[in-house]
Amino acid sequence: MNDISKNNSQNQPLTQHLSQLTLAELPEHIDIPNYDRKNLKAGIVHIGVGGFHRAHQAMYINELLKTPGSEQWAICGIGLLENNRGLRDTLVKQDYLYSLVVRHPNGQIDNKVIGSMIDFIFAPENKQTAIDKLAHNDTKIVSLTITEGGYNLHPITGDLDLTNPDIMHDIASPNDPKTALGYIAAALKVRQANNSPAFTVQSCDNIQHNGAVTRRMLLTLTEKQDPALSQWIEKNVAFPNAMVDRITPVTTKVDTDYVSETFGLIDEWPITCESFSQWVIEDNFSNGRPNWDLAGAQFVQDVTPFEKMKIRLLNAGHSVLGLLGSIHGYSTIDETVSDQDFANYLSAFMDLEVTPLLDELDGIDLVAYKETLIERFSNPNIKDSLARICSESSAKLPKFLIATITENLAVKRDCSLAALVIATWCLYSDKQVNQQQQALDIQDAMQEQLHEYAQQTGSDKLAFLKLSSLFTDLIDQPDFSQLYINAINLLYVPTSNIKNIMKTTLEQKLNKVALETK
Ligand code: CS2
Repeated sequence: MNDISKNNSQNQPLTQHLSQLTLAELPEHIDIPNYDRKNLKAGIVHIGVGGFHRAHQAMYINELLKTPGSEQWAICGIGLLENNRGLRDTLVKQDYLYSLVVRHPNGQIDNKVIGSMIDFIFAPENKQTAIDKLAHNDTKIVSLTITEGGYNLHPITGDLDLTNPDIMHDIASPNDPKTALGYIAAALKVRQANNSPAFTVQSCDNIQHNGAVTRRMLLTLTEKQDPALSQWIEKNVAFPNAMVDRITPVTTKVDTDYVSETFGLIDEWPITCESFSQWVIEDNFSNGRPNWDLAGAQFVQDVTPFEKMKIRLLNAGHSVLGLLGSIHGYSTIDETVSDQDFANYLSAFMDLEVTPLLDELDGIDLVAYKETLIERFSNPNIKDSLARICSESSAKLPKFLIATITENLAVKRDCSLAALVIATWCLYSDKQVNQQQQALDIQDAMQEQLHEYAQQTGSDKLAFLKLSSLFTDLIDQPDFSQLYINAINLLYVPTSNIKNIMKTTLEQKLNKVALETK
């Protein structure tokens, strides 16, 4: 598929959208849904139709639908966010079809149209329609990509954050939900009342034990709303844990232009992703499931070691490069990791501060896994922005990085490489510019609070760590706070240079390790 005959080489303005009707006009090298979409039924209702879902789960179903027998497993999307209105309009215009451009590290490109989504409900405008769809007996699985923050997990209690205004609203008004959990509870209430089988709730977010966490959050919510419903859920609903993986950058104009040129049709929201994809799922479903393994997913008894490996290496690795690279002035992951100083720092972080915490995994060679990560991050055809990686760090870092720090401290293992990353996050939140004095593009629900704490660092070096909803008791752990102060001292010199600081920190770390192993 390297040899792409451009369909729109004359650069004529395009007038036609990608749709069921125009599929036939696509150049032959494009992989289109060759199954009868009219016969499909939405056995899966998916909440949170972002780029990742469309590059991952929807792609697996698309592959599965190419062989007969899975027609009942198409997808109906649900958008809960006000900014999903535009997505709904686009998908309706395109008969829920969209293009997926898969970019390999060697430059090979696979161009696809994904046809597994057959409906989309914009919930803020159609609450009851969304609840009815979830409650419909054809819905066997409700899957979720609602981001790490969407679960409202309180980092200190480990339970549902009952002070969150939307959760408070959903407890007080169960028939008028705002959150994904609230919608699921309202739909399961209908199932319970009708004595119908429960659907499975399947999380596809980067949270360790994502199924168990979803279960705990939903049980706490329903316990407050209606204890009998909570007990029914406890007995009847399965929440499989899963590890999901595929790097999917934010769609840019470059991607849209590429699709216009190559497909010769307008697609208002194409998705570009890397060629690597992995999905490891616990085989625990309450109401049937597609044979995802036929499309490349893997069913296992216990996903714990897979998810820990992925979240603590890949996701944390992204955050390490994201924060350090942003402060330096880089803008994408591939650019950052191509700089040997950053690649060395990342490798040392993975080898010395994460690997000792990971369990042995049958059939997985950790050394090779880490090498593949560096290769994936280096893919020059995936322009994954550091702004995306650093977005919502307040929801990500507790799960990706702070958990690693806490576990290392518990066994008295040095975590100076991670400490520099947290200190860099402080500088990033405080100054909001990189070391070239250019403004950073920061997107974080807690941005104001992060800034408020970070900006006191000048007078109180530990001020940022006082944000206990993120850092729990790290401030009281001298083994950490001392490393953090050292890092702040280096970073807060007016002419400081992150690369030199990384080199110094790494050198000191390697010396410490050498002494320990003597
Ligand atoms: C990234 C993830 O959000 C992030 O910070 O690490 O989106 C990552 O790209 C995916 O989890 C890859 O599977």
